[in-house]
This record gives sequence, structure tokens and C-alpha cells, in this order.
Amino acid sequence: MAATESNPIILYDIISLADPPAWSPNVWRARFVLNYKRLPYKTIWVSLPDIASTLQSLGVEPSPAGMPYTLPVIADPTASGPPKIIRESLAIAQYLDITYPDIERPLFPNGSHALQALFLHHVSNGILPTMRDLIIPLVPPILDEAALPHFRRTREAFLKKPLEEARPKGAELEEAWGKAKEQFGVLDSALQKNDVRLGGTGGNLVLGKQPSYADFILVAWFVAMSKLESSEDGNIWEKVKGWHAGRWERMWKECEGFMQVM
Ligand SMILES: N[C@@H](CCC(=O)N[C@@H](CS)C(=O)NCC(=O)O)C(=O)O
Repeated sequence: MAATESNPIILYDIISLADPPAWSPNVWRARFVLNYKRLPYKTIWVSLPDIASTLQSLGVEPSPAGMPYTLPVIADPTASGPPKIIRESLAIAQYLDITYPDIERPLFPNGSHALQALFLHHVSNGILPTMRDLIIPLVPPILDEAALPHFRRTREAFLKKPLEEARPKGAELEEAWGKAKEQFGVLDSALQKNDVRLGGTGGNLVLGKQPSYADFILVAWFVAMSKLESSEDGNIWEKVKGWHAGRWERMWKECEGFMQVM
């Protein structure tokens, strides 16, 4: 609990050619948390192929599952001794919420942990699998040159296809968007239960009017989508934001106050 304006938390983020350079949806989750909790922080920008060496220099061990070194990572200064290094977006959110309690702005308000876990589960396992072929092939134009070979190698191994062939076309493209919209529809039906006519609080967020981590995990993806363009679909966020009577655009607007890039 030692971060101050002059000794801020360091957020390691992935650089891009976008303006501002923050594009990684997983890092946006951590950025939303830092901004929402009004914590002093500073970004260190890292090119994708330099993530491993940067994290090794901080003493981070390779992850046993998935990619060995990923961002976000934060370094939280301590009163004496080395900073505390935290990896993984959810662990960072939980750590910051506990280490820097802010009764006005809890990320996980009492009683909402299970609901938020279910929301995160659906975003990760319902929505994202339907979006990956639509999104990943669109990332190269926003990457710095040094990152391109790394991105191609790792993503083609994951997609099991050349990037140029991974995005669906024609009727398959329409079908892919339909599947993605269906998964968003599951969240839309749940969020409709916040309606005042059903006894809810109203509002455009998962917990109604009170922001929480669940909003940030979804809007982090919207921010990433807003940086991506396709010749068939135009800007990806522009396509998604009007779905479900504009619900997602309203959610974005509620989170706009927490989008600073420090
Ligand atoms: N489970 C991790 C996933 C993080 C992740 O996949 N980050 C990506 C960027 S969005 C990354 O750092 N990739 C490194 C690479 O591509 O080498 C988290 O939630 O923090």
C-alpha cells in the first residue's frame, strides 16, 4: 500500500500504433481498475516480443499453462524492498481491490462475487470463442513492426491457419457474426433483469448503476474492438455497439470516465 504520485504503480502494457497505444483487452482490464480506483500509476510500454525478457528481469516465472509470459503485469511499490509484482488481469483486480480498499468504489461489491464470476465466465467461454476468428486477423495493422513476426507465429499456431485465411468470408462471415450476437444476447437477457419494472435499480451496468469489475472486462474488449477495422465490416466496435437496442454503447458510455491512459 505504498503507491504515491511520486512513486506510482507501474502498469506494463503492450505498445501499438494506435493513439493512445493501449489496445490489449487484457491490459485494459487492469487499466480500468487503476483508473476506477483512482490509483497513481504509470505505464511502461513493451513490444510483444519483449514481454518475456521484461518479465524475466522482474523475476516473473513462466506460466505453466498457456503463453509463458503475458501482460498485464503490475509492479506495486512497497515501503521498503522490491515492488510487489502481480500478473494476470483478474488477480491484479482482486489484489488492488483488497490492497487499496475504497469504500466508495469497490470492484467487487458485497454479494456480487459469484454473479461477477459467472459474467466473466460467459465473456471468456461464451463470447470470446465466437469472436476470435473475427478479431485476431485484424490486429497486425495496429502492431509495431517488431511485433509482427511474433504475433503471426503465436496466433497462427493458436488458430491453426495463416492469419490471411483465418477470418470467415461471405455467408460464413454472416454466420460467425450471428453466433457472436447470440452470445451477447445471453448477457442482454440477463441485464434486462435490472429493469426498474422488474424491481431492479435500472442503469446500464451489470450491477445496475454501480460500476464493477464485470463491466470493465466487457468494455475492455469493446475498446480493443474500436481499434480494429475490416474491409468487410468496417470498424468492429461500430458494428457491435448498436446491438441489443444500443445496450453495449450505453455500457461503454458509463465506463468512459475510466479510460485515461497514464
Ligand atoms: N489470462 C491472462 C491473459 C493475458 C494475455 O493473454 N495477454 C496477451 C495480450 S491481450 C499477451 O500478453 N500476450 C503475449 C503474447 O502474445 O506473447 C490475463 O488475464 O492476464
